[in-house]
Amino acid sequence: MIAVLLMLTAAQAAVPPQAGVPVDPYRPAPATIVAEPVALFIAGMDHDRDGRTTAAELREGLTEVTRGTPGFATGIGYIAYSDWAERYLGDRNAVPTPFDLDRNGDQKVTFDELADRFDTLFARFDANKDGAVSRAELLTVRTTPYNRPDGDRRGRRGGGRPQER
Ligand SMILES: [Ca+2]
Ligand SMILES: [Ca+2]
Repeated sequence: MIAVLLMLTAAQAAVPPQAGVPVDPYRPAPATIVAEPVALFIAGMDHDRDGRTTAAELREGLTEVTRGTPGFATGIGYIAYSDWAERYLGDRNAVPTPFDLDRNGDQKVTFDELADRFDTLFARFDANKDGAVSRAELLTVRTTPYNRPDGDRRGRRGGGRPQER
């Protein structure tokens, strides 16, 4: 009996959803507007809460969130940086990775290397070049949802997404 039920369940699961017919009306629509971890970080540095992060706010915020990590000024190892990234970017493998940051290849990430990288990212997010990054500039608009096989094609609101991460 159980085997028959399992077979029925499997058979039902194998039926492809028909085009235009929702499988589950309570299932949320796949996200087409998303924010990358580094974008969330930059948004969180909006100190005066006006919805825009300036370069000065970003630098001030970076200084604050690295203060608690001993040795950041002179350089921390990749593992220590990954600990920092997990806390402030949400994932140990989020960009910028230590490999992105360690420009001189000494296996350490310094505050200056981190700040330089964020300056570059900031300039790329600031699509209209007004010296501040708005929430709209931080969003990534996907032309197709995540769960489609061709869901990797991406576009950015405001034109031109940061390419080098
Ligand atoms: Ca602000
Ligand atoms: Ca801007």
